[in-house]
Amino acid sequence: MFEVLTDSFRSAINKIRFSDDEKSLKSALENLKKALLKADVHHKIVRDLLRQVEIETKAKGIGQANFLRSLKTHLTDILTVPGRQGFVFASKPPTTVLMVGLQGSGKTTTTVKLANYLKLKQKKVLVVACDLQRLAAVEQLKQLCSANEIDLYFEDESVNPLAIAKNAMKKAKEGLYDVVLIDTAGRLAIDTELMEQLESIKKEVTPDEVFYVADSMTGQDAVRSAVTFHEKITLSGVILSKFDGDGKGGVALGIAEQTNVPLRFIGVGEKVADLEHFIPDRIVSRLMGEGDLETLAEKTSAIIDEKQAKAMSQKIKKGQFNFNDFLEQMEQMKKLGSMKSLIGMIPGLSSVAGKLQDVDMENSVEMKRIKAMIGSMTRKEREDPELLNNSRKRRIAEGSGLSQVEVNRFLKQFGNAAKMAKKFSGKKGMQDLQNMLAQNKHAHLR
Ligand SMILES: Nc1nc2c(ncn2[C@@H]2O[C@H](COP(=O)(O)OP(=O)(O)O)[C@@H](O)[C@H]2O)c(=O)[nH]1
Ligand SMILES: [Mg+2]
Repeated sequence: MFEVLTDSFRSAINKIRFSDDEKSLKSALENLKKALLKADVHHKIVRDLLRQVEIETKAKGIGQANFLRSLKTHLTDILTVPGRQGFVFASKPPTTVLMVGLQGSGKTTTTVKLANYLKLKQKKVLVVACDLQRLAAVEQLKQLCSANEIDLYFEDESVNPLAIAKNAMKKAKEGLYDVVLIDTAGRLAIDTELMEQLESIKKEVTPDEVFYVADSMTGQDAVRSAVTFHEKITLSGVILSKFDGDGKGGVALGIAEQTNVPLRFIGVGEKVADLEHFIPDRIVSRLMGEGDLETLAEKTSAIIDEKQAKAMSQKIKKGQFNFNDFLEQMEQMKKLGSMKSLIGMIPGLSSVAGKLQDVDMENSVEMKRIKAMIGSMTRKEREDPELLNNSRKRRIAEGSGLSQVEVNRFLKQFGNAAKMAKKFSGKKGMQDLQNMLAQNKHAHLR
């Protein structure tokens, strides 16, 4: 997302690395200005920001550290809108959220991501299909919800979103749901009919929150339509979708500055797990190419159970890592979301992440083959790779529809990987990494 900005920031910052005088500050500011405008940040925001950074850097003494600190503070200030952060539960359930935005902005995907996020918090969530505009919209929700075991309220025959919303609320109350997420129709552009429909749904369900989903890739257009939606139906939060894309960073600053509605979450990929809290100073760190270890530590610690991780590393050390463990590890990886977004949080690697194609490990041909192979093994074989002699290998090849050469290759790779893991498991490097993550986690919990 912020790659354009991050790269240009670095070049602006480097301008004052060697010669700490007024001339180098001027040229750094000039570079910064170009970077911000290129990233589609509104010119008024740019002007104010530059002025503040200049005054402050001069007052504190021209130098890279002061320049950076000042830039960071002011960017964080712009992104910090007073109000709610993350997901806030109403005092009386169900907490009702209306999801609004233009067509294609990511409403439906984000609705399912939020539902999944709340489900992981042990909440009972009902998603409501109120988009009757697009033919395939209800079908899309049915698939997403069933794949992620999320309850969905829909009416196949109805053409009236208002009635659906009403009936859904009744069901939510009877079913003692904690949260109701209402996915609505979008248009390509704002029109009166759409706004009236949203207004009437809003009146009917009196939601606790109205979340506007903004497509980060659409720059100033997203800012403008956020402003209009806010004028017409009053938003209480903004979610920036497609934050992983190569859109321009200006959209976050623009929406925060021009609507004064707090940014609550960001979508960082197409998978359900790709949703993160919007935390201004962390976003700024990422923006400046410094990574975001806190979010990474939280993500991993929420998914990876410490006890389980220990047990796994014991197994690796003893050379007992088997096929069941392998499948389990793959499941864990899946829950972490996209690789690209994870790598971007590691300091120094954000520019690398931008250049990566996201690997869809789970759906890769290779992974499907491996799953088929493991699927053709008996329980005993999965627990003990040593059992696999030639006749068993032949059977597995037949069962998984693969050649024996392929089965052999996988088994060899698996054996090598297990050996490597065993070799490294005692090494200090792993310990350091674990300590670092643990420290970060505790720092955050304080
Ligand atoms: N890369 C990426 N794609 C996203 C994200 N959110 C949504 N999308 C994609 O954007 C497209 C439109 O999303 P959808 O939820 O159907 O939009 P809606 O019309 O507003 O409901 C789909 O192809 C999604 O997979 C995101 O955070 N990152
Ligand atoms: Mg939709």
